[in-house]
Amino acid sequence: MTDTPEAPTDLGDAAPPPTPGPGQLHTRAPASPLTPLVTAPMTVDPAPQTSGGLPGVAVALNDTLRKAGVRQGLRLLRRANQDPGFACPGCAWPDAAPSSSPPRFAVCESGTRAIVDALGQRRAGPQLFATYTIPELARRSDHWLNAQGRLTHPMVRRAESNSYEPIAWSEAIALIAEQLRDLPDPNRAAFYSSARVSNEAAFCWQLLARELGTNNLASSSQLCHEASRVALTNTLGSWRGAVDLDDFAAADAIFVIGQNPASNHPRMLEALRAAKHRGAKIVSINPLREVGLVRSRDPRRPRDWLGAGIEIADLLVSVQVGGDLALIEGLTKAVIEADAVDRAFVDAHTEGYEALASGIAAREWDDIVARSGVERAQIQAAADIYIRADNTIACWGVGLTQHRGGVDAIEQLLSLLLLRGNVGKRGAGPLAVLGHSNTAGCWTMGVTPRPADALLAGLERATGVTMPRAPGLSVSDAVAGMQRGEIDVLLGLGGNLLSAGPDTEALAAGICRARLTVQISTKLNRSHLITGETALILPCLARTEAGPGAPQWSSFEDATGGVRASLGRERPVAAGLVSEVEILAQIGAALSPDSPVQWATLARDHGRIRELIAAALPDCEAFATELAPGRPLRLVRPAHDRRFATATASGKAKLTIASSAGPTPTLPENALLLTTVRSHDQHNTTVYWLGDRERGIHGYRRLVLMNLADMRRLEIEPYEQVELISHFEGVERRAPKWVAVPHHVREGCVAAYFPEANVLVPGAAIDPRSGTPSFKSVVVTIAKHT
Ligand SMILES: Nc1nc2c(c(=O)[nH]1)N[C@H]1C(S)=C(S)[C@@H](COP(=O)(O)OP(=O)(O)OC[C@H]3O[C@@H](n4cnc5c(=O)[nH]c(N)nc54)[C@H](O)[C@@H]3O)O[C@H]1N2
Ligand SMILES: Nc1nc2c(c(=O)[nH]1)N[C@H]1C(S)=C(S)[C@@H](COP(=O)(O)OP(=O)(O)OC[C@H]3O[C@@H](n4cnc5c(=O)[nH]c(N)nc54)[C@H](O)[C@@H]3O)O[C@H]1N2
Ligand SMILES: [Mo]
Repeated sequence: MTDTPEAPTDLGDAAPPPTPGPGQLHTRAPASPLTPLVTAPMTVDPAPQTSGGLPGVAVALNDTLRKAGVRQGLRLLRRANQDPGFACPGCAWPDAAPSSSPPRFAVCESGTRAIVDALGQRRAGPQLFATYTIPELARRSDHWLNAQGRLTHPMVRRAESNSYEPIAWSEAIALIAEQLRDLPDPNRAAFYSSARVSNEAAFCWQLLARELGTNNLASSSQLCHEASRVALTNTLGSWRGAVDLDDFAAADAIFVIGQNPASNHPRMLEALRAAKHRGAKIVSINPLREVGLVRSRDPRRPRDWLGAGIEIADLLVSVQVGGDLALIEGLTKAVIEADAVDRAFVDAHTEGYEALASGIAAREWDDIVARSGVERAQIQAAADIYIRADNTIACWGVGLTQHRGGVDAIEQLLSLLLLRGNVGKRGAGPLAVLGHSNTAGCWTMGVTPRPADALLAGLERATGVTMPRAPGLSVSDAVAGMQRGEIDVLLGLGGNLLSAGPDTEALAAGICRARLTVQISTKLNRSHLITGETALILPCLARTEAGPGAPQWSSFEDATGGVRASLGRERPVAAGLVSEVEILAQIGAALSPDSPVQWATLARDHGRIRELIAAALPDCEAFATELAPGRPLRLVRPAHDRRFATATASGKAKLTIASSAGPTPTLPENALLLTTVRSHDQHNTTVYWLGDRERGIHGYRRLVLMNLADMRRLEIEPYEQVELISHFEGVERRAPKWVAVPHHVREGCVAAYFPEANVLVPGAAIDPRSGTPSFKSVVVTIAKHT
């Protein structure tokens, strides 16, 4: 390993640690009701040298004690991710390896915060809505909105009113059914769901839409890992995870691409720490130097709470924002040039090698270096780690998917794995590290605007309902349709489309054209405040709570194909709250009283829903027969068993090369590439706390993280207030009042937090193959405030 740099000294041109600089910021009016500013003192510490450990434990305990108290808190933490118990709402990381059971406390800081955020003393009940008008609420920050507590009553905003008022459940349901029934065309309704909802709710949701007559099933997964699904299906024939935790225990090398597990999948770091202890090599590919991938401390081992922790990455590859495809092409070229292709595997299990090899031969190294922003020696160092490993896992997050070329980059990564036989063997394979806790389950349940014929046929057979054949609208299509005034009713199941989607101003204008918007939610968010002519908020139970009637469990699928039951047992925060399933069943019954689905019987019998799932969906028979609390399932994972049912029906996996390296966009002078990321202290659009502990930032979020060299070149002082201007197809989008903070970001790239930065993301900048918005490469320039 002579030419592999010592770990982890190679930080590319990442900035030196920022100097501490406190400052009092922003006392002026909001930038806009869509992204209000926050007045707060901000401090920036030198970036932490290690992640996790005592600070993480302290925050988790503090949140738990404040919001749940000792008894309820301990009970919840003991039951989280246990089976029997409930599935943590934090992320889709699996609870345990197939060969073992979860540890006694199987929850992390991030999961704990997500669980207890649904508790607490405060309630966003009728009193709150009587106190504030909707425009007044819209001027508050996301942090403030979430801090108002749980929604407790169905509320309506009637046409012409600027406030919410209580409405009876029966009236709310009747209003929805009437508006849906009155549509001239069912395709004028759009269904948006967040991939956090259970299998049972997701199944009812798609059935409701399809019985109405539309496939308009937009989902947060289309803002997230749709590119992974498309690429995995094209290349391997199945999107379902080919890797599980047993593989992590046997890998020699693990590539972590476009992911920040210390904040977003903290339990993944357990697998990485264990791999590291065994001597596996870890490579992080990321334009930011994420401290959790540099050093990490185990929060579950008190003797690890303080101190330096363990080194994680052997190599940090500081790729340019959006440069991953070129980098992976470079790795592929290095593998082929080193004659390190596993020809026996390639011949037996793949097709397309010749085209890949000749395509890669035609790529020039200079071009690869320019497009990836990574020096050839560093590409070679990463390739050497890959070539020397017998078994390699490649995992990726939304740093790889949220680009106009997201599918191309993932396909190239899958081809790279296939070239050395790293699919379908122990210790190796691809893993899309899914975000929302039931992203995979929502796919399995058929929440997709482009259903396969087989799915629709199965649904028809099992339910007796005729299914619509015309393809429906994904998120990006629905957003465009709303702007053209083609959507009359927008229904939301969980989530926060207004803040999660791109191009906030345009999206808001589109939503406001709807006649009715409906949000089934647990907490107040901006999608309740930017609405159609009439708006409904329907509150529901959180996953930890038990509804009225006989106990009902739900199920969730993790990122590795494991399905487990989840039973809430806590007393609901307010009387009268019911589950998502019950709300959907009531809408279904009101809309189609004579439906063969017999919606009313589903309301409090999840077992019947699972029977429908088993009868309708491919490979889901065991939902009705085997799945139960304490009895998890493992769904069929063809790629894990080297069965590649790709579209060519050859039984072989498909090696590919992107059709062209893509045009290099002409950038305005002094342009930078903006990527939008999560802080440590948020869960998507839910902001727990103003700051980003793992990046040393406290008290403020409207920040643009920059390399010091770029600051000097552009003559921007650390902590200066700036304006961000994005450029796309001749249109500028401007967002005022950001604070420039020096950080370990690659030169030429900047980062800002989602959702504040979404006003800058052009709605039409989407990956043509998956529809994913380009949240992670936005061309911007920075102007000084005059
Ligand atoms: N605590 C917490 N947990 C969460 C969430 C949360 O918000 N909070 N969200 C959940 C959800 S829905 C999801 S999808 C996941 C998201 O989890 P992640 O996939 O980790 O999401 P991000 O923080 O958006 O970005 C990931 C990383 O991509 C890097 N990146 C940005 N641009 C590029 C690029 O061009 N190339 C490469 N290689 N890297 C790039 C960023 O620097 C960042 O480190 O987490 C889930 N878990
Ligand atoms: N710029 C930029 N934009 C992004 C991203 C990015 O990286 N950059 N990431 C994208 C990604 S990966 C995703 S997944 C999306 C997230 O998009 P969404 O899933 O739409 O957003 P969330 O913030 O997770 O939704 C939060 C709301 O969900 C509701 N909720 C919470 N728990 C429950 C529950 O149990 N039931 C119900 N019914 N409601 C509940 C609460 O009301 C809460 O306010 O955002 C995307 N947007
Ligand atoms: Mo996500």
